[in-house]
Amino acid sequence: MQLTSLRLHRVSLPLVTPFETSFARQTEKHCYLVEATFDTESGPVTGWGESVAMISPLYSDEYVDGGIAVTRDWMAPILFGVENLTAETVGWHLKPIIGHPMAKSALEMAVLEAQLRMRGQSFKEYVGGVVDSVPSGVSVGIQRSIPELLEAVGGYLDEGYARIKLKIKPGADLEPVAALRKEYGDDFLFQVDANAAYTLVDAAHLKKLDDYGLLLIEQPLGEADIRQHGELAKLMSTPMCLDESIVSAESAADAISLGAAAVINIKPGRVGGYLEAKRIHDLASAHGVAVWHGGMVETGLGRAANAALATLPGFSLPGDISGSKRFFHEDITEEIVQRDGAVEIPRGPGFGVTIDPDQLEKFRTETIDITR
Ligand code: OSB
Ligand code: MG
Repeated sequence: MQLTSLRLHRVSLPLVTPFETSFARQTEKHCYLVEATFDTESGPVTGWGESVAMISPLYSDEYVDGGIAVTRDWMAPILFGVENLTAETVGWHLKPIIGHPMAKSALEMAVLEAQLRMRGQSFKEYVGGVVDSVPSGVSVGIQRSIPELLEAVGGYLDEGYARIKLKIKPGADLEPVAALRKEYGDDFLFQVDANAAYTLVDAAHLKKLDDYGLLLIEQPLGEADIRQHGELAKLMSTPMCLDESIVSAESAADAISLGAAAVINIKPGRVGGYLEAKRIHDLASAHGVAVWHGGMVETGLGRAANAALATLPGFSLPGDISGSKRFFHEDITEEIVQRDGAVEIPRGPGFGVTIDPDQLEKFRTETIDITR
């Protein structure tokens, strides 16, 4: 395959309700999609990718404008120069560019989609997935009051979600966790995510979360604090899970060696693509470390790809793979449906979903054409 053109579509989709984490309050999903067109032996083929970079560099150092710039100015010229581009070599070709895993992942996704569509193969089949549906968990933002929190979580439990993840931050942690256990009992699957909002000084406070039977605590400390997570893990009985700190298979290996990760949240965008994500899955499985599939409020495209990757056997905990309706009234692809606590994997070649041109037009705010 020879890459002939790249078109980046910047889109902005309103969220059903604001999504608040320890670092931001999000009212819309703002991202860009990659439409990559190739010359192949069987004619022109197109593949789609999605960048999970957020509008501001508050989750990681990446952000939408930076991703578009580095793609246009640095990554596209490299890929245009490759005669036989394959999904398996995108990461290698882009390795000289330091960082920017989310921008790399979006490009690799588009190449992979085109390659799979050309072969008529689904991503699930390609990656070696073993099930047709995956358990669906929901990530619940920080709420303005305890009654609002109880109502929001009650709604998700009624909808059948298999697991609740609650965002926490200093000042909004023990009280909401206790309130949810009191209202909905000890049996529902429940975990928390701090998005790096604490330091090791908070260890004694965080240890109080051990009383609530949580599945895990996700990323309490900073991105660079792998060793410190290992220290905290020794002080708490709640299993330690890393998100932000795992930026590659190498960092996953470090985290496992340092006892910093009993569990790993796998997000392909954060680690440079679905193929690196698969390597982390394999590494974790070999070490007996549980993994689950994270989410970045993806549109139907990324949501479908995530669900397909999560069919690998090491994904032993429910992921942040909710139905499209959890975030969006309207999406740019077919709806991903959550039913009885699970999401079905779209069938069909590539990621199994199609970008609806009218919906894309409706939510697009900018188009960036990049040519050879
Ligand atoms: O930390 O997992 C996170 C969303 C944006 C950035 C970071 C995170 C999240 C979520 C949402 O928790 C997960 C989802 O897409 O359902
Ligand atoms: Mg997280």
